[in-house]
Amino acid sequence: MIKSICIIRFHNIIKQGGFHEEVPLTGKHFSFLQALPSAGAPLSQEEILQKIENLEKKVQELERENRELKRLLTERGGVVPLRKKTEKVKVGGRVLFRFSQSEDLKEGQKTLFGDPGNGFTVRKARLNVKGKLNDGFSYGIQIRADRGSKVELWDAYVKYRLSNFPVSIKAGQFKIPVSMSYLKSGTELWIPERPVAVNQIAPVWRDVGVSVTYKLPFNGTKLTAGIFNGEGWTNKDKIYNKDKNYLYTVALDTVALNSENLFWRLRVGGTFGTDSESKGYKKSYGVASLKRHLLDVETNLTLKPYRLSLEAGYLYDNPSDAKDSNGKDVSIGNAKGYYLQFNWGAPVFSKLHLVGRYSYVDPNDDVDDNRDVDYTTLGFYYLLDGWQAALRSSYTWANERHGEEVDNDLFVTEFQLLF
Ligand SMILES: [Ca+2]
Ligand SMILES: [Ca+2]
Repeated sequence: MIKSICIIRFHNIIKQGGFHEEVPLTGKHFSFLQALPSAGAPLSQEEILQKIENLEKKVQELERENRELKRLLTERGGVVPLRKKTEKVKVGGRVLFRFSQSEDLKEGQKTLFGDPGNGFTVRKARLNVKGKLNDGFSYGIQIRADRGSKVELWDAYVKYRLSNFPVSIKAGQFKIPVSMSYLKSGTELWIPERPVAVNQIAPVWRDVGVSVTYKLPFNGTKLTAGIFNGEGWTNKDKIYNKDKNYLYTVALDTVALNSENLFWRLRVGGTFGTDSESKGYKKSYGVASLKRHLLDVETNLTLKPYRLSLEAGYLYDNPSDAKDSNGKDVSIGNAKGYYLQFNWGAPVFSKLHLVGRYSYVDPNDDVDDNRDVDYTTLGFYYLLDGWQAALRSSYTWANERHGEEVDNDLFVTEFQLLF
């Protein structure tokens, strides 16, 4: 700075003298200039003056910045704000409007996809707030009133990402981190609902607990372990861990391949410990709680040049200690199921995707009944404005493999709007 000021004064002296380039510089001037960083090879007077001119401009720029900084500090009372500002508060949500037509739906019966009747339904009505704070914290809150039911808390979590280690911790109420299909956002589903094998066997709901994710030093490989109440989401009397038992989860998720033409992702998950909110077992066999030994393997393979994505999953659970709501033992076999599905981007209509799926499930292999099912679905989705405004439509042939055949084939069309 001192040096810069000297240069300006020196330059001004030359200018004030009115001699500019015509007047030769004295030895004193040269000794000063030689001390400048650029002094090296002999310079002509013209070059020296050019350099001085440039330096002068730079100093003026610095002075201007200095004044601006001073002004800003004065405006804020001369105090640097103590509390760091939120980087992002994003309010969002969605509306999913659905039309269902089931083959034969008796009074009080639900469709294959759980809708309470034929006709129009507001399948999803949700609001969320998400944000990223400084120092690695982020959060999310979501409330829902799906299918016209009462408003309830659906997500409420805080996430913390360590700064010097590839680990993040999530605590609160959120999706149980096991199934690839369940973890995919509902806004990006190819077909109106997830595969029946996933819906019946995987833990597909929210629970309250903590999970830790470690990012391995290979592309896109993550290891997640979690501990949850195992009682589902905060709802009615389920606000705390009533039975004092826990549900444990572990999952490895990797992008094994991601080249110009191929993408291959694999997720292997396990669920152990006590589950008191096992949808399939509860609904079908009156099981209030059981111990899970679930293996869930799901994968996605995408052939980029053909705009073709294939997904497959296999789920196997060997539960034990099944009890009903009175604490009595319930005899139950293993649950197993799988699914295969495709998504093909139409070549001319870039917004149109044709989709299809086959899913098989046997929720209790001790019993052959009409809960042993396979569903075959064909349909399409059309992205009016990406996933923000999208249309999905599908027809499902529902086959009961044993027992009485039910007339429950289903046609669904839905429109989703994200905001
Ligand atoms: Ca069975
Ligand atoms: Ca049927």
